Amino acid sequence: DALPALLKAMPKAELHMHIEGSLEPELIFALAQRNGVQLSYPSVEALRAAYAFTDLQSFLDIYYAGASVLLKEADFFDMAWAYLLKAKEDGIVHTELFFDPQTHTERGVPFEVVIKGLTRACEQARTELGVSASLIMCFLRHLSEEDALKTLEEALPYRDLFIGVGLDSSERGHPPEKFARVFARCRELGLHLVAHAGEEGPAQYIINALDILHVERIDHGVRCVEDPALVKRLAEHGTALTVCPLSNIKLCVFDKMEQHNLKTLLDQGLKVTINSDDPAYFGGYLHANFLATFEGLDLDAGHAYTLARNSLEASFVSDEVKAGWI
Ligand code: ES4
Ligand code: ZN
Repeated sequence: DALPALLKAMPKAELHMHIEGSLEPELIFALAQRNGVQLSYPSVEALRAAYAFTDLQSFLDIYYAGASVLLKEADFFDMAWAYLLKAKEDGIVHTELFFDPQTHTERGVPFEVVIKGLTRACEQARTELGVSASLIMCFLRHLSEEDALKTLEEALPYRDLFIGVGLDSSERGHPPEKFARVFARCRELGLHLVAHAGEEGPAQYIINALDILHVERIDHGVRCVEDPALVKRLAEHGTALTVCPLSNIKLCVFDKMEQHNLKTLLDQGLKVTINSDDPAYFGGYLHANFLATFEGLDLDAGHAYTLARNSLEASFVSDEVKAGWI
């Protein structure tokens, strides 16, 4: 069967990947050792064994604990470089990486350390791997809008080092409208806008992300199917959904891959993309997500082409660069 080879070889973009979610247990332990950070797990195996999640929050608690080993610019570089090598292997030609500065500045790590380490890895990916990589700064929605505004201020000296902003972390109880002012400010700055919505939260959060935050893509968005008028709107506007199949299974958004609604979304004409979200925690990088999805939902080469094209079209590269890919 030639499908797995096609899935890997076809040029594609990854649009929903949290760089802190690419920290493998082995690298967490290596960085803990290097930085003298004490972990509350005795071994790599014990840490990996804790990756049994029941919902988004149970994952986030471990994800933030893992990120505590990141202190120096080299740590951020090493983390991002390890991901970019995997991206190259999986046939990714362009990737837009989410990063969570508040997870680090809260621990006393300067914003500059975070963004410089990540940027150096992105630049090296372009020159040494031929992979284009950009950064999207995410605000943590469980924190206040004031906190997000402060983070934006800290980021402004580095405005040219990231292409947009997103909204992540605990969705329920933290609706998009909580961040209306900071997103309005980002919009004035000409930043691209995305937000996680409709992963665990209701379809109304997707509507509010579009109407109040004016986002250009929806991260996850799988709960849009609960509102047929919203599905119609997303299809008509060609709004991309950055769907993360293995993530959705691991966080119990769907019980098993056979029950995932990705094929339904595609059949309804939505601009669906496949992404890895937090690959070190959810059982695989982009190619593993493609394999599991195609197997579970019985997708074919036509779907592969659509998904790859969608990912390139929905990316934030210039139309000229896109024209070279599509
Ligand atoms: C995340 Cl899966 C997911 N959802 C929301 N926020 C996140 N941050 C990292 N992974
Ligand atoms: Zn995510």
